[in-house]
Amino acid sequence: GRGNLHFVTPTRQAPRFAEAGEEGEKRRLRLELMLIADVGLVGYPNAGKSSLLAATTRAHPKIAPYPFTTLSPHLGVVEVGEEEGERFTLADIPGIIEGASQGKGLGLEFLRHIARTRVLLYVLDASEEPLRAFRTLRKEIEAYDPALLRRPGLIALNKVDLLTPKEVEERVAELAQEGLPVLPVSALTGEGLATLKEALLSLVKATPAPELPRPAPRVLVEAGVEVVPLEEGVYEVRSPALERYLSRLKGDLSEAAGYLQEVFRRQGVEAALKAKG
Ligand SMILES: Nc1nc2c(ncn2[C@@H]2O[C@H](COP(=O)(O)OP(=O)(O)OP(=O)(O)O)[C@@H](O)[C@H]2O)c(=O)[nH]1
Ligand SMILES: [Mg+2]
Repeated sequence: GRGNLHFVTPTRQAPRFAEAGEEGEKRRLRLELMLIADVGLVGYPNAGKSSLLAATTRAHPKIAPYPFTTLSPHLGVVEVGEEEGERFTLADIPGIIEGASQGKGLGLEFLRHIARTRVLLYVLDASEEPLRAFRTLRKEIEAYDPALLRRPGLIALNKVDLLTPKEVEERVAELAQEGLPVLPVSALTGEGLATLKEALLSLVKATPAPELPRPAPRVLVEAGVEVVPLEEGVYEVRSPALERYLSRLKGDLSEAAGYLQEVFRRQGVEAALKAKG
């Protein structure tokens, strides 16, 4: 509330009234963590998502030759270009398996972390039926939120160091039919990573941040001023907003009369009284 100094006028040098603070509000909030990144990595467990994060950023995620190594999301910053480079953020999340939308594996709950990412990077293990993996991933993601399928994306065909160049070519060709650009990479040898970073950067730059439903602000209904005739020449003025304000005024209110007259006028009390005759 405003102290008495606020109510000083030339004729009222030491006001003996002031405002008290407003009633506080109490509420219970349930907060949900949602990482905000430019690119989200999605793929089967063990496809090499964390390896890609480690190979392209300074993050040090846990990497291991078994599924479900990553249990919670991680973020890293990818820098593209040597000096004065541009950058984007990359979010690594746990792997998705067939049936994840029915709760198999770690489920799909962590997909909410990529709800805000501009671009999805599908990471496929080139040595493990990548086309089948890709279709399963899309099916599971669709079950979580079909809008995620329309998010711009790229396919990183990872672990190409395990294949012959001819095999790589064949797999890239069959995956390209799915409608997304396919980039052969190896998180292990670093092959294709520079191209991948460039491609992701231009996709991030070309894509506006996805719209998310925002919680609607509570509509403030300012109750007006109601004038109720009580008897001849006597009226009761009802106004929740004004009553709330008056309850905050402390001190010698007889001295506040002039000030209050102005408040009443501005709140429309005078006009409402006049309207009632
Ligand atoms: N040969 C080869 N192995 C790789 C490559 N990338 C990752 N790996 C190996 O694949 C295994 C899994 O890698 P991670 O990065 O932990 O895989 P992930 O997708 O994060 O797995 P989850 O966290 O379980 O979902 C590790 O043993 C890596 O060393 C690659 O390009 N080539
Ligand atoms: Mg991982």
